[in-house]
Amino acid sequence: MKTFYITTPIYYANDVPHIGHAYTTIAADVLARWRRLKGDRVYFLTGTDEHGSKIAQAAKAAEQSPAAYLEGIVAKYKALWKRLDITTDDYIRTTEERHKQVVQAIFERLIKQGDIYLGKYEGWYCVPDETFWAEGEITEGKCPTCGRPVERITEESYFLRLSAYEKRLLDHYAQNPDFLLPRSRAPEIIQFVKGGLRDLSVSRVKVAWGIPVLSKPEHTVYVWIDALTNYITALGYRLEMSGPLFQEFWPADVHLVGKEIYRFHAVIWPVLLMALGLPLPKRVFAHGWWTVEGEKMSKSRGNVVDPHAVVETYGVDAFRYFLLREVPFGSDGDFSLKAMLGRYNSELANALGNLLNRVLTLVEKNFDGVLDVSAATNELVASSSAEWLASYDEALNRLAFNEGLEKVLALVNQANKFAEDRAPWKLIKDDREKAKSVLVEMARALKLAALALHPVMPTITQEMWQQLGEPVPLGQAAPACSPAEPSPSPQAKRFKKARPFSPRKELLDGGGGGGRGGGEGGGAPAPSPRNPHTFNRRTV
Ligand code: ME8
Repeated sequence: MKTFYITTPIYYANDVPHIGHAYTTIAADVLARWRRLKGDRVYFLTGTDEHGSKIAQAAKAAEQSPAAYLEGIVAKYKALWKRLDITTDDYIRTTEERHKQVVQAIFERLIKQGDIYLGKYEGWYCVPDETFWAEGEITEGKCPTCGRPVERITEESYFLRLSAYEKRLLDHYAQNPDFLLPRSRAPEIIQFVKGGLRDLSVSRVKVAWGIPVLSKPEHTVYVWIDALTNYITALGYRLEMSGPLFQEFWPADVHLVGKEIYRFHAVIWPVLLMALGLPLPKRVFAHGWWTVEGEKMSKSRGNVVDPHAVVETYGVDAFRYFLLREVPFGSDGDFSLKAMLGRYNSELANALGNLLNRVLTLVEKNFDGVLDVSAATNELVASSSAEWLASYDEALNRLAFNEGLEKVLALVNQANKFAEDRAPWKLIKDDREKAKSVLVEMARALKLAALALHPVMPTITQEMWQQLGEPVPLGQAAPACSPAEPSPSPQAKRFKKARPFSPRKELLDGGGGGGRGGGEGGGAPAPSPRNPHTFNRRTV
């Protein structure tokens, strides 16, 4: 059985999560769910980064101890992941013993073997970002990332001997073209390494809220060694004898990160692993950043988008869909409710909802809700289901979520066009068999769409699946959903009445205009506003 280990960054627990954090975690969840559907053994990790001066400062500002403050933030992260239907297998906190002890042991080992040595750090330090900057990197005493003033610092520090690993890193990049993804971002890393690596300061004497270095406890481990090692400590890595999860799942298949922490994952992390004699992750993928209505998201601008608020209006599934559909994974994107509303109405309510509603209503009205789907002619989707799903799978393997979703949308649009051309609601009067075969094709397209969309929109696709007469829950039909063996069993299916998806009906009721022609009739009750899983057309 194939294994698949996927991680998100561990997020700083100095503030509540926003849509940026939701984005990475949803993307990881989609891949994890897709692999599970295919029958792979999956391990999906997220967590929080809980040391450093930023956290201590935030706790102080909240007039709480760091431990109490962290409890509150972690509870918020966990509640959001629950709300967003995130299916992680573990949640690592860097303040946990299972992490701290291993970080300490790793640090000692690296001191012993000479990869970490004691020196003097002198330079600029941005306290809020916990980042050291070289002379040439700052302008007018300001941090190049956040623009806030930097402080001059001179102190004893341990250093990680990055400089000794330049050649090995470059060789690894050259021999493993999938390590740095998307490929368009690889040159910036390669150039950076070719430019010469400086050894990295990896301990602080000024930051008390951190993991003490065992052999020199006045030093605490500087944030990146602490943070990056979470990917192995969570699996039970030990210097002497690692646990079974580590044996099974390391190396990671993909670390998902935002572009601003790519370098740490593409340079420091591989060096640490090389120093420990461990295999490197297969892929490190840096996605782009979301702005909000053209502006960088920040507390000071007051434009931080709370995922709970979006979900309240649009539902979890639509939110997940939008984030992955709107921009290619890897590019930057701009979040606006207007853009979300546009996708929601045109792609979910009109395209997908309309297709489902048409099939369910016509089958109910003309065939007493039962359709024999064994007689598919493949007129609508020429390729076999397996071929179609294999090409969707290929897009997801490249993390090209938007390409995969475009493919599904193209299928749905094609099916709606097919329905309009063949007009089964008219055909039914003269040629029942022909009308039926049109409906079978439409139902087949819907089933493919439900399968493909399931990792992205777990709830609505499950409902679609059941409405299309499939009794076994999508998730449990796992091996049958692999691209090799995808077809739902070809028997007569008892379809359910068109209920949750009724965008057209609501449009007519609401008199909002924009409805599509067709004349296939409605009959579905008005959707309940309390059901967040319906894609009823909305206005702001
Ligand atoms: O960097 N657009 O934590 P962090 C897209 N603790 N993604 C965004 C985003 C945005 N506007 N804002 C945040 C840290 N993210 C470290 C990581 S890992 C060993 C340590 C996402 O709380 C994106 O994944 O600042 C980004 O890399 C991460 O949140 C940064 O989270």
